Amino acid sequence: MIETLLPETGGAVRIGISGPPGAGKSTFIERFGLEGIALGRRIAVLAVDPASKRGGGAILGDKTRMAELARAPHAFIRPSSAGTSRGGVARRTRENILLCEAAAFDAVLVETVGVGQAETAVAEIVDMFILILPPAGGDELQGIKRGIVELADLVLVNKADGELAAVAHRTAADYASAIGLIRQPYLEWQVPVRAISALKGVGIREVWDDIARFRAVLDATGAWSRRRAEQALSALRSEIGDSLLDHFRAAPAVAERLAAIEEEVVAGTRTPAAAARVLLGHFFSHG
Ligand SMILES: Nc1nc2c(ncn2[C@@H]2O[C@H](COP(=O)(O)OP(=O)(O)OP(=O)(O)O)[C@@H](O)[C@H]2O)c(=O)[nH]1
Ligand SMILES: [Mg+2]
Repeated sequence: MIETLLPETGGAVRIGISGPPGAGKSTFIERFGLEGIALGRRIAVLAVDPASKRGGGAILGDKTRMAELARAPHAFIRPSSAGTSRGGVARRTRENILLCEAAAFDAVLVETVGVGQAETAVAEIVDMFILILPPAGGDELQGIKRGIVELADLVLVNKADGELAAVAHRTAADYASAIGLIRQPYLEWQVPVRAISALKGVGIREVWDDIARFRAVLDATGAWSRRRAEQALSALRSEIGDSLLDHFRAAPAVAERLAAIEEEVVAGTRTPAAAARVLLGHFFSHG
């Protein structure tokens, strides 16, 4: 089905939204989505749950947190369950993005809970990766993995309202100076750091402006389509790798020996390299 729809895909801006649990990702997406709809856009939201055992409960939870957006006729919200593997997140979500594009959504937002490898996988399938952080003191800042900050095309420090306003603005200033010291994804794009309030709707419109600016700047140098081309190539490579591994594990000649050989490797009686050679030998001679 996706092959058939392929000519209809590619039209949306694909936005990854990540950040630690409770940072306000869902609250932000609701505001941001409604603002986008007010600007005349159609919004799709894919909530990626890497642990994915939550199943239907997760989306029920998210739909209540995005109650207004969930009811909007121009919005579509659904979970993109990921299975257990890192490949699973990227593979299914990539296909779901294409389906949303074929359904003529202008923006596809991919929310992922900010722990572990899911962000890296999501950053590899979107045009723009937005990191949402809670207000935090200097020590807590260290807790955010530097690798994830390096992936960000835009950093939002949320909850800049009420008692948290001052610390949110300070956190944003800290990040703005810290981000100058790390590798930036693009020479042509200085990663903005903004304090926002998803709850009060402050600074949300500016994010739409940032996205438009980001796209214009990257389009001008060809970096926008280059990013998509590189992503397509690396998706092809991981599809090949994943499919080969699936075939390998499913082959009877491998399946019947795998557990025993893994035990030997764990026990240290066989090296991983030798074990892999043995299994591959069986795969190629019987598979
Ligand atoms: N004060 C304040 N609270 C906020 C803001 N945005 C979100 N919150 C609160 O923070 C809590 C978590 O918000 P969510 O939007 O569910 O956060 P999340 O990042 O989606 O959380 P997970 O999906 O569980 O990782 C809720 O109680 C929100 O009401 C904000 O701008 N200001
Ligand atoms: Mg959420």
